[in-house]
Amino acid sequence: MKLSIIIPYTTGRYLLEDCLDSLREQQVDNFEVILIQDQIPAQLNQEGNINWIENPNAIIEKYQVFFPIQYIQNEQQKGVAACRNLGITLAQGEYIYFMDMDDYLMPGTLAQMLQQADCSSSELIYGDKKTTWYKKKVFFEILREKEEQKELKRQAQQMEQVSSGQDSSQQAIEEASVGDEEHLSEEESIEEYGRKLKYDTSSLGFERSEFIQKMIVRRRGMLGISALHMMMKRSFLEEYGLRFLEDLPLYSDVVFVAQVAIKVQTVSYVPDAYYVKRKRNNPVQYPSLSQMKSESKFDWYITVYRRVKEELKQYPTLSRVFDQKIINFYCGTFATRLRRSENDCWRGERFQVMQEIAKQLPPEMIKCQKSYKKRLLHALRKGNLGLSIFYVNLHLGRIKAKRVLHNRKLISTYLYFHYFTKMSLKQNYIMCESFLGRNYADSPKNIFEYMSKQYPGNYKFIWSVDKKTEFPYPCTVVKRFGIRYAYYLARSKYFVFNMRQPMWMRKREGQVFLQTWHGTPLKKLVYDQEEVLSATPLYKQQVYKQSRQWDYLVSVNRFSTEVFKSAFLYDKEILEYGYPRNDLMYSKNRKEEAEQIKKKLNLPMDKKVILYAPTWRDDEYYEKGKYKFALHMDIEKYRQALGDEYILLLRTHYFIADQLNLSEFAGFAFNVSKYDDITELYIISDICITDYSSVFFDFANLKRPVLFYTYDLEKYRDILRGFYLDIEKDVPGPLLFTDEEVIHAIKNIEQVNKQYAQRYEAFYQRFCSLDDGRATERIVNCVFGE
Ligand code: C2G
Repeated sequence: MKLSIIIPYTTGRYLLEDCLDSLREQQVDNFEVILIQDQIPAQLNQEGNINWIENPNAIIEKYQVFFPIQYIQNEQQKGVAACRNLGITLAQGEYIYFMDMDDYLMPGTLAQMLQQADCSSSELIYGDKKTTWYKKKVFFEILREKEEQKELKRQAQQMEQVSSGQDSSQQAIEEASVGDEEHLSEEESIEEYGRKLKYDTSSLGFERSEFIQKMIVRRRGMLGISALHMMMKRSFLEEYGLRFLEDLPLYSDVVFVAQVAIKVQTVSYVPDAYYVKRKRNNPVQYPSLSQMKSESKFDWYITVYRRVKEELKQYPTLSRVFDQKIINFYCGTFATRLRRSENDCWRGERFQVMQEIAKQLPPEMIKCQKSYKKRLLHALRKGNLGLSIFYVNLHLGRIKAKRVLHNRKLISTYLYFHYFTKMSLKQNYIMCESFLGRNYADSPKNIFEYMSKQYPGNYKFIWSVDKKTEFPYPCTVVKRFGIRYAYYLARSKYFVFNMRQPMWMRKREGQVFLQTWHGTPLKKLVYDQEEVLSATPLYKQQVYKQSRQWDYLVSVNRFSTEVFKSAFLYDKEILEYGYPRNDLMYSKNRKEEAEQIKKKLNLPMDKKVILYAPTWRDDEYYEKGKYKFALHMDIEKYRQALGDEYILLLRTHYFIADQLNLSEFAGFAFNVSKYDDITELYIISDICITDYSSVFFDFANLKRPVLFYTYDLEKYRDILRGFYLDIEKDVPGPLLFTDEEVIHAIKNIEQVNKQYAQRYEAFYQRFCSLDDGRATERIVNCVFGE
């Protein structure tokens, strides 16, 4: 047996599958997998958020066909280190390789490393690492797209060079010399590092020093040091009795890697062998070890530092690297806790522990730190807690002041925490917000208008809207995240929001949060989403925190109610009463109102209306909340084919930052993206085209035709989001993939109606039957007792 791959495993079957699958794809044989399932840490078991008992047998059976898997289950929780140590004793392979069960390998990785093992017979072979938030399929797709773009760019550059007459052999020389320089500069940087900290690095051979540089020096703190992605000879580990420290739940790799670094004689680096480290986007249900919260982390850090220093007594150069890490830890993490912790341990005992460590640090090492760290270390060595806190306050104060100057939002949060939340609650204040302050629309609008009309003067309404808006009833308007926003967020008793509240809001005793949400979900939401490809990978954790503050959640049908429970891990009251925002569609005056809206928008009265309202793409953004939009419609074709009978309204999602320029289609295509309320657009539209947006659930209340322009269905469904419904069978209209198909369906809309009549009716019964024009009234009665 050439290789034993040791994988400790606790929970998260879906992660393990990717890991084993990547081993299958390596197309090498002669390796075994030793899978050791540990018990779940007690504190996580108590959280009770998920069913922790997992049986990976089905996955093991699936992959056992491709390579042998030894599966061991620990009866008690022993920790990663113990699992790995057990793996070493059970291993049969000439080489040993560790993996975490949530990670995977790039294709070809093992083959290259094994080839290197055959050629060099080195004691240790290691490669490079990539980090991602995503599962294999998604990550590989992202890489493929990037490569494609790079290739296109390269080709474009080449064309440019050819046209400007640059010689390709000249270019090859330039490329080669760039490569050399990179290599040299890496070597230099080790020396440089040594010079900077006044260490002698000359004793290290190049290969070992490169290994140390990559696997220890450049890794972040202690946590970044890891035994992953090193193929080590089993005889080498046995010769020196190298094992992981079993008494440390975290950081157990540090001493191991340091020991390897000082004992190893022959090292080979394989630059194209990539280990993919998958960060976990769901620390609430599936936290990684490092994401777990524990007060003891500090003690473990100190323990591992002391142990590693002990191991490295004879190796001052390497030992200093860890001194630098402890300095960074003290100044970056520990010291900031000193000032806000009410826990005496931090101020007293642990400060003393740090003082003892600081006293052992060589003075020349302190001298070469930057001034803030230097001052802080001097105060620590003197044991002066007050002075230490003073320096930290000064330092953080400066940073904060700089930030506040660049970001006015911080003034609001400062006032929110220090002043506004200390004032009393205003019992009749109701704060409303739709689509993060971008629109005056959706269910909060209906609730506001209904209550203002029915109970004039009983409540004071505060609307958070970022653009100039005309309101039909009196209200106070605030800018989202402004000072007045923070003031009302602290003092209002009620909140009627259709999306998430700010992360920094701390709900006060007595405040009541009504979350109306903004659509029946077709696309998977939060905890039902395996991947989060949008701009905030820790979205799941954020939504968990935010949704704990909601007292009521509105649902428009039984289907949404069930989804919300799993998607938000929501266990409070769900008001399955229909959507206030849909009341307008049941209004007796709908026809007259539609005419008014058409006039307001200056639309021709004699043409039928097509509304095209697509959603956003999670992976196409400029920054958080600002998404890109590429129009996949050749509008000229639509104008030519349909222009006599129809006009086209284009409406992008509220997340979209790109502005559509439709000026060349004046009279036919109208950009209504800025129009506040989409429900008003529904009632003037004869046909709705969408893709995966929830708009069709609402539009179906009108029983008018819906077409689905799903040109990127596979990517959206299989990579970006995943759906709750079978889009091919459940939606009330045809899936169309080209402009021609869409145009054809519109021209033959009567036929489409007939074809989909039965499906439409079933859909209506399932998703729209609660809406009857009185949802607002039901919700107001329930929440406000009116
Ligand atoms: N919307 C809009 N214009 C669009 C798309 C959407 O005005 N072009 C509005 C509609 O009210 C829609 C809501 O925004 O119902 C939500 O939009 P979705 O496209 O469904 O996407 P998202 O904001 O991600 O919400 O449960 C629903 C999900 O949360 C999806």
